[in-house]
Amino acid sequence: MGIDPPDWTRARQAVVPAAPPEARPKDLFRGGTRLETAIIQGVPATRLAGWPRGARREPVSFALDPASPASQWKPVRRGSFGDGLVWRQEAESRWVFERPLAEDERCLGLGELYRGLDRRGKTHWLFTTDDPHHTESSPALYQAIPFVILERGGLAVGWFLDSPAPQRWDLGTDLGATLRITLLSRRGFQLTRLGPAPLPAVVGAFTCLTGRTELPPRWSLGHQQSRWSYATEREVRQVARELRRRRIPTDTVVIDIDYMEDYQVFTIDQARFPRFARMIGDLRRDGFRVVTILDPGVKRDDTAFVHRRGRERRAFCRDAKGEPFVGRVWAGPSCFPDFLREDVRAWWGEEAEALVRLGVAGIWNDMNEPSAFDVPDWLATTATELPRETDQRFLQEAPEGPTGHLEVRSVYGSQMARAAWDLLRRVSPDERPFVLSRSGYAGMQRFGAVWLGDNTSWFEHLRMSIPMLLSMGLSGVPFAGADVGGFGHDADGELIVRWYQLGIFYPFFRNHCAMGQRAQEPWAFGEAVERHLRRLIEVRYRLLPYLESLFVEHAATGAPILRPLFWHAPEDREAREIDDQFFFGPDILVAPILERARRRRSVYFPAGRYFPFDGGPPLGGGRRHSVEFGYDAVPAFVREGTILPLVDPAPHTDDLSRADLTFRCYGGRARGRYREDDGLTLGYQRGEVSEWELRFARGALCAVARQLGFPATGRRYFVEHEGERTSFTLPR
Ligand code: MIG
Repeated sequence: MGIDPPDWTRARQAVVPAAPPEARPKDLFRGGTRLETAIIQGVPATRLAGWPRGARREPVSFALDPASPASQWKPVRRGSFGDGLVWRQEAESRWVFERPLAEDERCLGLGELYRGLDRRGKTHWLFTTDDPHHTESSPALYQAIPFVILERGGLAVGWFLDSPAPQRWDLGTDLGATLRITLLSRRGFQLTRLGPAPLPAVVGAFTCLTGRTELPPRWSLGHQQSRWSYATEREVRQVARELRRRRIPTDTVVIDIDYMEDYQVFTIDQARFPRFARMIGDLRRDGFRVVTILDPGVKRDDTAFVHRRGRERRAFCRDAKGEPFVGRVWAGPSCFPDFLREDVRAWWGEEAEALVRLGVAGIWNDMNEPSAFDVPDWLATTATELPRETDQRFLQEAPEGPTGHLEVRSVYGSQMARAAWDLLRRVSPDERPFVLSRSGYAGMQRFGAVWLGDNTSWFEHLRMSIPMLLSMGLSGVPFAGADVGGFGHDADGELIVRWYQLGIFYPFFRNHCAMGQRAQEPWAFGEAVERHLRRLIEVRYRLLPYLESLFVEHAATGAPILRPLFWHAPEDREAREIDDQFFFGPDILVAPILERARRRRSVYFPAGRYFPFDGGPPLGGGRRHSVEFGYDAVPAFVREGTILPLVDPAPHTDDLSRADLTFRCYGGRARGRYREDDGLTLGYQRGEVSEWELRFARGALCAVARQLGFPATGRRYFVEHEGERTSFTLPR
């Protein structure tokens, strides 16, 4: 490769300026403001827009879902934002927002940060950053979602500072009691307050504004096998063959950057992939989908057709002198499309369409912070003020006109993902798209899934993936996962087993690892490990009907798929601080082993009784239990009163609709819901879905059809209670 990763240690020092002085600087604000209110799904909302003097207009939001029903804002003539907010413009491009924090107030959300669930006590940067070393000192990562939830005594208030410019958030830093946000922008801001309301209502209102994730294609929820890189057709076929031969359920093989010719986007290396389409076709017949990577950088090469076409369309970002910005990435010096422009997204989609025509099923967007090796430090020059637009590396086309990149940087990744999403929608209007993105801004959830980027094969990163994914969910993004097994450094058998024990509950479930690391496929660690992983992946497949119902719930209410314990136990003081366990939907509590050489851990159960997933008597809630989890265990518990639909595993999801399905009933009385659709199209939105209400009492299951729009597949149904299984007929 020959390219060293940038030195982030140096960058980081420059990024975080010293704490602001105690004396309050005077307010330079002479611009315009607008205050509005609305009720969003029952939650009171206030929105304050502010823009500097001389601004062309108030800043346009890149986060709001145009389809959102929450557009009924009413202007407020007199009044204030409330919630104790004070704000001021301290300098031409520096805005400060402050509000006191109560002693017991928690700060949740804020997207992807390598930090615990409660973000209080620390300074964070909300600005998309490719930091390959995730440590407690990392102030920012790939996703920037400036939405915080201030929670206290079961009531929550959400604050959304809608601006993709650099934002520094001091959340009671140094034991302080002030929330202070410093926004570096010449465009201005929109600050929205949601609440006070219960936590689920605040998340519901936020996702009503910024959109929700649609039900993904079933195959994308199965096991995905990836690595940087399966670099030849032979390797890709071989991995697929091994997965089937070893009966490891898998739906997707992911192809990283080495399929391209010299890393030029939209090319395929003919020497290494001579029959790309045929390979995909063969894999498809074997039940695999292929996902390929795309990077935003287009190699600057006038002889190359993509670059030429992009230049002809003036699609690339330019500096104030009109020169295209050139950043070094894998392909060498490269130009960057301005994804803020609709015509550029459409052009990108036309180029990428060739991949889809070759059979590629989903698109993986990487490096879209955007990242460039020779500009490791996009923040360093912006410590206290933003450089003038003409001094910024390049400009982008915002709705109000050409705008410095730093003003809109954080939304670059979402807009690139949007280009892929729109393409897939256009090519197959009735299919559910699958798009994966490393970077994103508020509203990213409308354009697909995200993963947490370059983690490391450490137990520490296994552990941290829980609060990170919980925070993504609270920030509106449910379809997320971390590289299972870890990206950097070598995994080992124990780590990978523990990682799969957690990973089968990640909404996005992919084994991926970096160039130069030891093999990380499920069979790479010996026979015993392979056996455990096979069984764990089978459990993931068994849980897919339940997982799909969680996506349906998210689309209806905004509820995340992975939920902190207090989501379901708001009054429980002990549950408040737990971020090494979580609820997978309302009914399954997951408490994995997160340290090496451990077989036992303490698990806290909120009120209720919980049955170990692997069988055995229920454990009583409102207290801790010490529980043992061997390498063959599923570290999860099912709430008493649940009816869990479990499907028999199959090699891939195409075969799942005919597999036997068991309604496992937990406790003497239980209830649940069950739904069926084709797993692939948008037919369910037109009523091509069947749904039943389930009740279990006195040893008998009773199902009532709510909707019967999807025909029976011929599968058999069973009901299971206390280990006894009998056949069951679903009423149609
Ligand atoms: O500079 O495409 O996070 O998943 O394998 C590294 C190669 C670029 C970073 C991604 C990682 C991917 C890798 N990419």
